[in-house]
Amino acid sequence: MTDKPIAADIVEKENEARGTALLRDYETLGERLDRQGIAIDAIAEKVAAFGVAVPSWGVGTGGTRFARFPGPGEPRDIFDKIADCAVINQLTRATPTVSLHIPWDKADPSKLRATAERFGLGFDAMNSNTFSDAADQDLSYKFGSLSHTDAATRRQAVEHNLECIEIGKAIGSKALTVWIGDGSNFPGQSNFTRAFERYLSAMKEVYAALPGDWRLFTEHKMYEPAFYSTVVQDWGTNYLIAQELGPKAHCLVDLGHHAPNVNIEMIVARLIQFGKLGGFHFNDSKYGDDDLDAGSIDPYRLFLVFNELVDAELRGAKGFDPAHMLDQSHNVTDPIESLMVSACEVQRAYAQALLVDRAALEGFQDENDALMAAQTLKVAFRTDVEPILARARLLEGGAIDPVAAYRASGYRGRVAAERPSVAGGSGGIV
Ligand SMILES: [Mn+2]
Repeated sequence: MTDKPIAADIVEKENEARGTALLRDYETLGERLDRQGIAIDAIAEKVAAFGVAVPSWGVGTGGTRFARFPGPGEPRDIFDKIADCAVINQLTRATPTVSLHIPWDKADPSKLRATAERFGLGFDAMNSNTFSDAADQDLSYKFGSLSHTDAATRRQAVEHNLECIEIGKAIGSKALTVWIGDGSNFPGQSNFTRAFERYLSAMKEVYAALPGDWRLFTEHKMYEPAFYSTVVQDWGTNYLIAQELGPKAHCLVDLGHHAPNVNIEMIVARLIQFGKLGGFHFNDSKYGDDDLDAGSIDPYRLFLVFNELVDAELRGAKGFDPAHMLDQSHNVTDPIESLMVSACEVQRAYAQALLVDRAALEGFQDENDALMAAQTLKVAFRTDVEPILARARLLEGGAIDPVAAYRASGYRGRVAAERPSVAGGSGGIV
């Protein structure tokens, strides 16, 4: 029996109020999909089995480089964060794992593991941090970390990643995600080739320490904090890294880490084709690395990414096993609500992509019928799959309407009374 942060009778009461309408909506949609030769229960089963990890740093209020406006009842430490993550998973049943960030979440590994297990949660990829200076570190990362010109600073960054692996081993994680902020602000400041050589050399040491059943995810990002050049700036460089390091190395795609209007779904297809797609950091953006809620700005792009993922899943693409994680910054919403809605949006894109008539699409592509090919995708995207998502949640013991159940529970008010407000603090959104 796992601990539930929200009382079961509140969830039941909320579900009872919505159960009859949901069943009718589900049956109506089921009839419609049946006419298209799609079994709705099979889609619901796949959605129920689909999980996306929650980043520990996502449950605190984020911030920008201008300011951070803390919300009530913010988690004081990693154990409060795990409790908040448990709320998200209890109501959505879509987020069975938490992704930790070291050093922010550093704590006794056995206590971390016990706390997660108490709530029925597991741990996803470990995230290292060499983009800011920890209070107790000897050398600064102001001018870089794994690609720093100074060998001792590179050594310190390597050692930090090795420590992340050790902590991860103790808590049952199976992957390390590495994102560095290394780069330059001025032309001439950094030698592109030498910096990348230093990075690769340092990462080879990290790679060598990976347990046999682990994967290494490297994350590219076009700019910020460096504004002229960034060492791991795009998917091409990321692919080169994964190739250089070896079979356990894969590329992680953060949806916000590209130039505006870049065809991300095509990058995804390329990485799948060559067996190097490691996984995702889901979020949405309007201008840059905005870290807005997944699907909040451009749900069609999220759908098109999932169209590639479902295509690969259904044809059994070799080595296809992407990790799914949210990576967002919540500045004006309750982070728990944003993360619940975002997890459901990711599931929605997956469900919609499962509805694409792939045989018809392939036919239209072969016949060069551009209009009907585009319409085939649109038919799936336009389908309101909410009854499927809600039904999947309900069958797994979650809430038909997670936000309504959460608000009815008064959880935020309760933890606000227990947790004194935190001023400032790290944003730390990568
Ligand atoms: Mn990210």
